[in-house]
Amino acid sequence: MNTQNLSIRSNDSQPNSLTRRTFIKGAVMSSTMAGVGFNPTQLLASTPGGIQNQSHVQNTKVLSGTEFHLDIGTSIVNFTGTPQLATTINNMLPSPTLIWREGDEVTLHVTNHLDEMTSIHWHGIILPFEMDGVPGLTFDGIKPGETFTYKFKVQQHGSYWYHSHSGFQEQNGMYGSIVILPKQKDPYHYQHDHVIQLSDWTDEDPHDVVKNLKRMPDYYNYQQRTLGDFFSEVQENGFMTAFNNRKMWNEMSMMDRDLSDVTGATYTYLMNGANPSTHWRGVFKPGEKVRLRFINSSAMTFFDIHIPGLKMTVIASDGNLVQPVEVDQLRIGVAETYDVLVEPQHEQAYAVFAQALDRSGYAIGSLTTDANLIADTPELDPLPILGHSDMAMDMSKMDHSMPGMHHDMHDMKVMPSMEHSQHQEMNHDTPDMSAMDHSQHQEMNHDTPDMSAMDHSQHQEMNQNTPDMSAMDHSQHQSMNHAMEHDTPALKQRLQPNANLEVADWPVEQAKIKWGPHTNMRAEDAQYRLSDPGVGLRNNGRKVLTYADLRNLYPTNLEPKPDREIVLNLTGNMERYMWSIDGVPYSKAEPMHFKFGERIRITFINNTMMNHPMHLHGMWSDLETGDLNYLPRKHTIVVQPGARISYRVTVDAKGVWAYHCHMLYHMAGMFRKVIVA
Ligand SMILES: [Cu+2]
Repeated sequence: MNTQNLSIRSNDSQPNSLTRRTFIKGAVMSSTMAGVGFNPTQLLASTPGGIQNQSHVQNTKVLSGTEFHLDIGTSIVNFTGTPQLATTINNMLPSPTLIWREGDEVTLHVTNHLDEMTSIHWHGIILPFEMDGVPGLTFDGIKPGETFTYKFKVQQHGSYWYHSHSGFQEQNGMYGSIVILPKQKDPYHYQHDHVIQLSDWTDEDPHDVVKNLKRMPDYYNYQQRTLGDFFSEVQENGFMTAFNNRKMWNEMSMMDRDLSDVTGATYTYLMNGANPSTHWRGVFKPGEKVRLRFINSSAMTFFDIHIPGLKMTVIASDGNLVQPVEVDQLRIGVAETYDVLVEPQHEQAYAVFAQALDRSGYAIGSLTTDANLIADTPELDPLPILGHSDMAMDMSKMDHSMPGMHHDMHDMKVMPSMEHSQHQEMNHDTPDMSAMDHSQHQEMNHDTPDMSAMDHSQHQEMNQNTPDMSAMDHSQHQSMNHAMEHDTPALKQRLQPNANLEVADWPVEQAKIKWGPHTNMRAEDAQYRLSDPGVGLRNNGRKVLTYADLRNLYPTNLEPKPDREIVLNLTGNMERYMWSIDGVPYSKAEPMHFKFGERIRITFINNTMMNHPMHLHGMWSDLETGDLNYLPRKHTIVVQPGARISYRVTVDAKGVWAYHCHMLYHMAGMFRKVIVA
């Protein structure tokens, strides 16, 4: 194996799968070697120019009060064995933790010591738009040598964060956390309170990362299937299924292991700025309560967090208190925050384990009774494989939308992997569908009253209980949903995430999607999947948090009926690594206009295979999770691959706001300017 490939992989020829396989080993090796402070890539790396004159990064400090001085510059960091320059604030990575108090007016003097423009955006903070820190939209940005003073009243409490909104400075280390203490007494008691800020670090220049993705969208995906995988799949599922699965994904130019654009192949995952070898630790005494404020400050990484041996009680989402829900694991999207309480009982070290969604690496720290004692590293969960649900593929429509798709693809006869047990559980009244062809199937749906009355939640439930989310069980189920559209009550339910919500009778605005070079994927049958924990977390034996679990702690008392609904389609062309909304990238898009005082329902439909954490600046996104009286208020809402999701926005902040996907490398296209007047 030649580990040199790792640092010289930017050559132009596309490596064959064998070479790719070699890369995997190299990648694994470098991340494990990082644990002992040695990285094979180091042998080839040269010291970045000018690094000698830089100071080394310091430990993150906590700053509190009402007046803050933040100095943006560069510092030397070393996460992989190779010294690199990071973009830092007050010479820290993460940037200082800011403690504010609800009701205070805070003043923040931000000085730019870089030789390029910079900015700070206060993520999730409700403030006047001029203080929001988006260059070109809400202010001019902070020029080199300049100081910009932010000043605003703090109107909320909870866990938030801040980061650069300029270029790729965020990827390069410019992010910190914000803890806002409540004016009222906190309803919870705990002895320890820790921010757990997760991030992804790369030694590469982020501009090069983007170039690599543009040239080869699967550049960092070393986990694609090999011929060996194919043969084991054949053994498991039979040749036709394996073959058709493969063929279909290939034809759609997607890969069922294409889970993340940027992976552990280049990323080192950090917890509070510590890599797995430097290992963050928080000390407790048995029986004490600990509050953990998880903040995902990654550029591109979703994390699945669990603490083996401990239950986590989720008490807040995106800063706002929710009704407590006890879970074993939670997925945190880019830019989201979750607060949990844990109560470790034993004299030991517990691993706080945050696996990257694609299992290409992890961030880890320990809750420990002894600072010298760290937990063993848990095993990574199995590599998730995307199912057809993740692309909302209605296989009955496939031959129309996907040229070259073969009819036998959706012929139910060639789906031997279909799970009979669950399938029977689902259709009590239907005969065995495994032998049924598609036409019969449609017909049956029309004629079976019980099926059309089947409620959506049941479907969701079934999703959850399905031990194998393989295409086959799902296609069935998609087709059924499709058939149910003919039925009015079922259709209404399809338009609502939950049967308890009233049926839409407000104006719905939806732009015509521009299908073209900016789009090469289309979700034919996007469903609400609030109770779906997502790919890789289904049926893993743990109670995993889903959006369906989130209910605001207090009644939200918000107008139940929106004035109008806006449907937005998230679109992309994976082949060319282009992202857009309604097929239109930001550069070609008109601003969106919201009317001050109106209440909007936003519905997103994700026509891509990636999760998109959508972030509306300046106003809350009240997520529809089932009870309109207890909508959880979020600032970032993850739209799962091939899914739809809806939320309400009270338009209560005049000005110009950014509205975008928080995946740093999706943002350029998947972005809208919102004007509130
Ligand atoms: Cu995105």
